[in-house]
Amino acid sequence: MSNLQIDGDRLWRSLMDMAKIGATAKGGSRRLAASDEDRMGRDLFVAWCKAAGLGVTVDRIGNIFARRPGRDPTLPPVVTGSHLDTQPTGGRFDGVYGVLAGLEVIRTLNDSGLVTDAPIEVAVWTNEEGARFAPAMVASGAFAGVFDVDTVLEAKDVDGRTLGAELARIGYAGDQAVGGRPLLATFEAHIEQGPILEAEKKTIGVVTGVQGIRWYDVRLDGMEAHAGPTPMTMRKDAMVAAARMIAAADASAKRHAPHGRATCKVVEVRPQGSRNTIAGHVAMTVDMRHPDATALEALDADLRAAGHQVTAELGVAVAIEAIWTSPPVAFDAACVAAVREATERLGYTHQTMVSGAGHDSCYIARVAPTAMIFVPCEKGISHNEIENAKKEDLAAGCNVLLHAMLARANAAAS
Ligand code: HGY
Ligand code: MN
Ligand code: MN
Repeated sequence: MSNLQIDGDRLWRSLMDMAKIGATAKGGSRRLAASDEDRMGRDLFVAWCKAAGLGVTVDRIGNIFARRPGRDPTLPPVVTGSHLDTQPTGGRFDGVYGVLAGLEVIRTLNDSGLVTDAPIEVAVWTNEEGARFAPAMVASGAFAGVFDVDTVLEAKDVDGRTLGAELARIGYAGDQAVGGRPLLATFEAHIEQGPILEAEKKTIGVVTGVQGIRWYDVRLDGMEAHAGPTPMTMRKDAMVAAARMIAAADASAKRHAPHGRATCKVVEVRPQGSRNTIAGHVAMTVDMRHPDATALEALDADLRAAGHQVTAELGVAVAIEAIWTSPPVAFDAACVAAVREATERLGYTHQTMVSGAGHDSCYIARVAPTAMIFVPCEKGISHNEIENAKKEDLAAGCNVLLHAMLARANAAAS
């Protein structure tokens, strides 16, 4: 068992086959949650699982679980997996690598005839990205009991379609209850989506936790007026107010370097068009992150202080709504140790790190011992169609996943 190795070419082929679904002109992937492309990706994954002899179930929020029986059916499963949904201009590896690395673990076990004590499951978590339906990681959050399932199924996209109706439309509104069952341990393999491993020339990231994340909807209300006769001192320009808020959020994250993050995006300006009418209203999103909860509070305070200052100076009303908070996460020490031991035994270079990106494991860690495995991606670029990773790094991460899972699935035997 200790010499077992996955088939890196087969893993790469599966990744490239999945990348054909929702392929974009620039070589990326677009499979928005519960879209037709997401359905096609799910269908392909389910077909591969059934061909591998797995039992497949789907819960009410579309989470897919593909199960390989173990010697002892009374043991909870060791679970791996990630997400198949992508950003609107996403890459071929974000999320899908973790799902197909899990399938490759199964295929390798099938080839070897090895039966684990505990069952093994590969999961696909619905709507990890939060790009079409906010917030992110919502289905793994529901599995962990953080979100109410019926409330989440009512989440709407920009066209007013609900997650629940879209899951039903694509045939993934399952009948299984969401969560409420024990998992022995979980592991998620993922590209790092940042530059550290490549810069440090390390193959594996032993991930000990995830930084905290806060999402906000900010509304700025000023006064539409004529761009010509209205003196600068008499304006309530919502666009200038938004620019001040964006600069303040950026400065706050830089004051909390090196880990502070602030990203203002999805800006809607009204009235639309018309360059010679001053903006009366702006709506924008803000994403703030930090590994330390106190620092995240400070970023929050800076954003709110900037809102008060903009109102005082420009007369533009600012409403800041915190719509999502994912606190900093520390992964299970025994699972992290299993990843480190597998990595060392396999002889891969590695380093310990905290994830800058959110992942389904953030929530699953609340209900099961959990850890993550990172592999490098080219120049650390992700959430971009040019996202790329090396076949040999993806295979290395999958080998670590295999042996970390075996260590936990056969722990009863050792
Ligand atoms: O937002 C995140 O970090 C993740 O990609 N959903
Ligand atoms: Mn991801
Ligand atoms: Mn992502």
